[in-house]
Amino acid sequence: MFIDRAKIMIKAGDGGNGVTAFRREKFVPRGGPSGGDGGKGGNVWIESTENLNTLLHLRYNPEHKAERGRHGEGSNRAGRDGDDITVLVPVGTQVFDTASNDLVFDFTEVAQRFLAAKGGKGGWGNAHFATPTRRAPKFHYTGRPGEEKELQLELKLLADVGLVGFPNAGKSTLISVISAAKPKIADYPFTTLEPNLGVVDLGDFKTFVVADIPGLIEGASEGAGLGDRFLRHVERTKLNLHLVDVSSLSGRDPVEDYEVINRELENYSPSLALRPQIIVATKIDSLDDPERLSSLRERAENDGREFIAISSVANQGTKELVSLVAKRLDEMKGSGVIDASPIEL
Ligand SMILES: Nc1nc2c(ncn2[C@@H]2O[C@H](COP(=O)(O)OP(=O)(O)OP(=O)(O)O)[C@@H](O)[C@H]2O)c(=O)[nH]1
Ligand SMILES: [Mg+2]
Repeated sequence: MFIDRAKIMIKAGDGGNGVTAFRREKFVPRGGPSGGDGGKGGNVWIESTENLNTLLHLRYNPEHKAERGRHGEGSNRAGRDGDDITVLVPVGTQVFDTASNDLVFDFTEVAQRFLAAKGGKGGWGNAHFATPTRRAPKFHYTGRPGEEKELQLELKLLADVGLVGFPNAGKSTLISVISAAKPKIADYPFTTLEPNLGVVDLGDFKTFVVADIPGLIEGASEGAGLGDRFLRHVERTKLNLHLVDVSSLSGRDPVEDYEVINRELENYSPSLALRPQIIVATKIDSLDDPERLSSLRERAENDGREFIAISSVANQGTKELVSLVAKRLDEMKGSGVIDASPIEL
């Protein structure tokens, strides 16, 4: 299970103080009490959004304070309320109060709002205390402090993008180049035995999450190699990158590899096979026969699939690939086309 964690400190605004004041009017010897109330402190809300999928933004920015209420003034003028603030989190975030370790909120859908810390009430000014028998109260209340809490946020990381392909296709190498994940990489098949998740940082706290899974081979759906059980980790991704080695290192034909993997995906789950797929030709730094690249490109295009050629080792095409994925994920957002609440690892 991959869990993203962030601890945040939140502080709602304090209430403004009330004030003691009296009217001073010409020809009115003893003006009445006129001290206004303090304003209410701003609240701290936490809200779920589909525009985030990690807690990275909060790790860089752990303190969140709402504005305090202004103090009351004479002439019965109340202080202005402090503005609320909202901390955004991805859907799937659970909020724990570190003081009690209690789960205080569980964000299960988009646009849920949770009042995490309440602003302090403003204090009453002396005008508030006037009664027929106490016509000149000479006191006011101070504002109440806003709530202050330390919260632990936890999110099960969900993969937006899956990497599929034969063993040795370069899946782990790619994730190590585009994210901070550092999986084991080696020139023998089935190096990856457990899925790895990597967070691709697009800047501006925009991210997407990639799952690197073990390689598939012909007959995986019948148990060959490591079988196909781990495909459940990419069952609910939004799109998959299908990596095909086009160098001659593989000793196989790229178009056949492409067909084999698609057959295995189809056997595992027809809906997985229909998931948008970007075909990624890998290891083009070692391309010895350009025909291997062009025939795969042609085949992908005939199947109506996008195609891109990269070398993770030489850093060719990887930036373009990341931008392309980011763009496609962005287009899918809110389109209603995908019912992806991606699966947890
Ligand atoms: N020349 C070249 N070699 C690469 C490139 N990317 C990966 N390799 C090599 O290919 C071999 C396999 O790479 P991995 O990233 O471990 O492949 P994988 O798809 O994760 O393999 P499994 O985990 O076994 O499924 C390693 O020896 C890598 O160094 C590349 O862009 N160019
Ligand atoms: Mg691997």
